[in-house]
Amino acid sequence: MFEELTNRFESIFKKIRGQGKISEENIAEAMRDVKRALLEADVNYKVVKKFTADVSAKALGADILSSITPGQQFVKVVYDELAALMGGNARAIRFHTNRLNIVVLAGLQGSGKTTTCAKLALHFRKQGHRPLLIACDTHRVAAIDQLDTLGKSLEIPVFSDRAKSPLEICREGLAFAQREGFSLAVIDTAGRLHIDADMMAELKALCAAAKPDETFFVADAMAGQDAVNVAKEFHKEIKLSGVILTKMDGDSRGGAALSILDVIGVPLQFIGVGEKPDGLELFYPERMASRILGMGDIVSLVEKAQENFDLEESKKLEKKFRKSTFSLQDFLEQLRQIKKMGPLSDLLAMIPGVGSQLSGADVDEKALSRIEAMICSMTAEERDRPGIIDGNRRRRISLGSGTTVQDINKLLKQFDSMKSMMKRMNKIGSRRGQNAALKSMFPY
Ligand SMILES: Nc1nc2c(ncn2[C@@H]2O[C@H](COP(=O)(O)OP(=O)(O)OP(=O)(O)O)[C@@H](O)[C@H]2O)c(=O)[nH]1
Ligand SMILES: [Mg+2]
Repeated sequence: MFEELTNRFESIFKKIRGQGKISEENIAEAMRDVKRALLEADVNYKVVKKFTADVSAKALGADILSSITPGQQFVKVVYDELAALMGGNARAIRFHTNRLNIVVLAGLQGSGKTTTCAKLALHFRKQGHRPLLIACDTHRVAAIDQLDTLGKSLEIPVFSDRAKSPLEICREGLAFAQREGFSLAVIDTAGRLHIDADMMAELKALCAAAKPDETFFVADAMAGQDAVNVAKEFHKEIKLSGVILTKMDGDSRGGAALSILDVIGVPLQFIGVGEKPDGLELFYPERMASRILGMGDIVSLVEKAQENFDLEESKKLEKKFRKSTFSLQDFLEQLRQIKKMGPLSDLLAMIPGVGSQLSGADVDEKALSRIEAMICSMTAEERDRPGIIDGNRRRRISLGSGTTVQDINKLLKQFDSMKSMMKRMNKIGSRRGQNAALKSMFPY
C-alpha cells in the first residue's frame, strides 16, 4: 500500500537524519522533497501546500528534547501532521441498539459498491448485528444476481424485487427489515460511468426516503484526485457521512486517502483491501500515517521521550547550564529522567538500523545505575562542589557505592570536561550544544 510514497519518505528521512543539526535550510530542502513526493502521489496541491507549511513551522519551532535527535523529532512532526491530515483519532461508527440502522452506499460504476455492501454486512455481523442487504440497483441487469450470490455465500438475507423501482424496493425492503427485526440494513445503489442527473435524482429520492444513519461514498483508491472531485459532487447532493476507498490492495498512490478529509470534510472510514468479503478494514489515520512513513518505531521512541521528559525540569536545567551552576545533583536528576524511559537497549533497538546491529553487543545497562550509585554516595556539599572531593572522600564514595576509586576518578573527570564544554557552548549560546555536552557524559 502506497509503496512509492513510503520509499520516498524513507529516503527523505535518511538524508535529514544524517545531518547533525536541523537548520532552516535543510528543513526547506526536505520539505521540497516532501512536496514533490506528495504531488507525485496525486495529493491535492492545496493540501500539499498547507501540509508542508505546517510541518516546516512545527519542525522549526519544536522544542528539541535532549534524549532524541533533531532528525527523529522531524519524523515525529511529519507523522503527527500526516495523521491529523487523515483524521487524527478515527471517528467510531456508533449504531443504535434499539432500532434498525440504515446504511446507503453510493458511488460511480465499478467502484466496489456491491462488494462493499456484503463486506460491511459481514463486518457488522461479526459485531453482533443482524444485517439485511437491500438490492436497489435496477440499472445494471446482473446487479441483483451479484448481491444475491454474495448474500447466499455469507448467509446474509437479500431483499430484492425485479419488478419494482429502486425507491419502491428501498421502502419495502426497510419495512421488511423492521418487521423481521433486523438491526442493520445495507442498501446497494446503482452507479453510472459519470455523474449524471438521473442517478443523482434517484439517489436523492432514495436517501430522502431511507433517512440513512450513514451515507458512505465508495470510490476506487486508484482514481486519486478524480475520486475526491466526484465525492465533492456527491456530498453536495446527498450529504455524505463517510468515505470508503476500495482496491487499496492495488497500486494506488495514496492521493485520495490523503486529500479527501481536507478537501470535502468527510472522513475516510473503511478501506477495501481485497475482492473477498473479508477484505475490509476500518481506517485508522494514525496507523496509516505510520505505515506510509515506515517509521513507526521512531514515532514511538519520540513519544516515549516526550512522555517521560519533563519540559519544565529541563528548562530549569538549561538555566543552570547558562549560569554554569550545573551540579552533580542536577546531573543525577537528568540521569533519572533518562532511566525512566526504560532500558537503554530497548530505546536503542527502536532506532531503525540499530536494532539488528545491537543483538549480542554489550549495552552496559549497569553504567547508568553505577553513576547513580556514585552520586548518591556523595554528600549534598560534594554534589554541589565536586572540587572538594579529595582522595579520602573518593575512597569513602567508592566504598559506599560499591565501585572503585578509578570509577570515581573517571566520573569526576567526565563531569569536569562536560562542564568546560558547557562553558564553551554557553559562549556560543547554542542550546543544542549544551545538549551535546550533556550527552558527552554518557559512554554511548
Ligand atoms: N482487489 C480488490 N478488488 C475489489 C475491491 N472492492 C471491489 N473490488 C472489485 O471491483 C470490481 C467491481 O466491484 P463491484 O462491487 O461490482 O462495484 P460496483 O460499484 O457495485 O459496480 P456497479 O454496480 O457496476 O456500479 C469487482 O470485480 C470487485 O471484485 C477491493 O477492495 N480490492
Ligand atoms: Mg454494483
